[in-house]
Amino acid sequence: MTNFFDGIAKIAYEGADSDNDFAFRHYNPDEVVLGKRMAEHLRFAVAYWHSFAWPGGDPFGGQTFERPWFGETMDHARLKADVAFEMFDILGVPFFCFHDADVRPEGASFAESLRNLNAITDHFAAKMEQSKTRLLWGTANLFSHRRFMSGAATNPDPEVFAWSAATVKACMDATHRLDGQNYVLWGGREGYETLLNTDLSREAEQAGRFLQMVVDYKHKIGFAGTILIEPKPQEPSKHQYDYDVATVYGFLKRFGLEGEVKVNVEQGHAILAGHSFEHELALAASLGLFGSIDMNRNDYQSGWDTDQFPDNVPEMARAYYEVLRAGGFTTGGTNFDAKLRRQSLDPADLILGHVGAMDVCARAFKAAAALWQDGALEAARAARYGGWDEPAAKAMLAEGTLATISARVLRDAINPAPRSGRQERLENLWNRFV
Ligand code: XLS
Ligand code: NI
Ligand code: NI
Repeated sequence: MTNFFDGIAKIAYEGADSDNDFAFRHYNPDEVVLGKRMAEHLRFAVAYWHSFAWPGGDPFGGQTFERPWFGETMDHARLKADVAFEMFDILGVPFFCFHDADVRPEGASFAESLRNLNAITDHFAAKMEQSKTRLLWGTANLFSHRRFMSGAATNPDPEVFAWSAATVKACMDATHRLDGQNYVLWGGREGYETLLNTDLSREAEQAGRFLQMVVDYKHKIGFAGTILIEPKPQEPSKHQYDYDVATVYGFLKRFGLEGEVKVNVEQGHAILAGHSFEHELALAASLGLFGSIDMNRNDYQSGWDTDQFPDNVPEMARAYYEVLRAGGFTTGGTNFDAKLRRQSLDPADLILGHVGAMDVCARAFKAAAALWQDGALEAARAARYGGWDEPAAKAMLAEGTLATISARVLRDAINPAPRSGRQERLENLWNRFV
């Protein structure tokens, strides 16, 4: 036991009337909703990087946090892991996620970094024997170190491509060893700063080939998890290739990988791309790509990825409604890819950020589940398309041509009568549940 969270007990569900800061008001992991425990619906995960590796910097100032595990030795890395697992236990979170660079010190060579990663993977494996927390996903940090400044798989230098491939292999091995449910690829530097020095066709070919290698390796080692791409339109690159769900779908189709890879949709990234979160989730589900979510919001005034804990129940309810429509999570979950504000220095802040986020999500989920169970929204949606159940409409879609349809319009004197979309009625329905 470390003493980092001294005085903070395991968080329990106390109900909506509790005035204890260190309690859940809405998240009761064992409460059964739609036939399943809440814990199994929501599948919460802590993001190792923001909670344990991020020093509290912003573009105008550096480190504000002082943590006993900040430092580049294996002892620091082990202490960090010990504190992390203590937090997982205090929160009762079923999952965590990590990048290689979050958990191990960077070595002087690739071989040394790999040894460090493998040693920490052993340490995690030992901790997981005592802990209930599992690995939601692992990933490689192919964006922080200066070697990745011009991209990883899409780098003009083949040696960076090679380094990146070797790094992803190491991270997939670690994820597999820890029985991770997914493996994520987020390409913060897979994009460009200026078209003046960029060959788009070449970079896409490199990215496609790289992803094929990832998929091949997954099958070679028998990794049963899902490969996920996390879309983001920009930041840190001026333009990122995995712009949004639709763009990722086009990329996967182009390289024939649409049956192999799904998406990890992040709320803040959806907003940066000019979409709503629910749009990205609904589209992912409709394209058969829905995988997992990163549940962190942006400040709507700042225009960048501020990675804040969610605090908006109605917004989250729209998201979880789409998750339910998609059939719920299978290997995916709700990862809090969120960090504290840089003034939130105390160990308690780390706990309370997550407690609040879990409560917001739980409350939103319960509202969405009640509406889903009620069925009125789905009935209204189905009724709106009811005309397509008519035999003539079905036949038109299946075998109609412009000529046969035109003949039918003339013969039957078809003259469609406009009908209300009933948006306000549905908004009122929605608000009865949220
Ligand atoms: C950055 C991304 C990143 C991924 C994992 O904006 O959200 O944190 O989730 O590499
Ligand atoms: Ni993310
Ligand atoms: Ni992000």
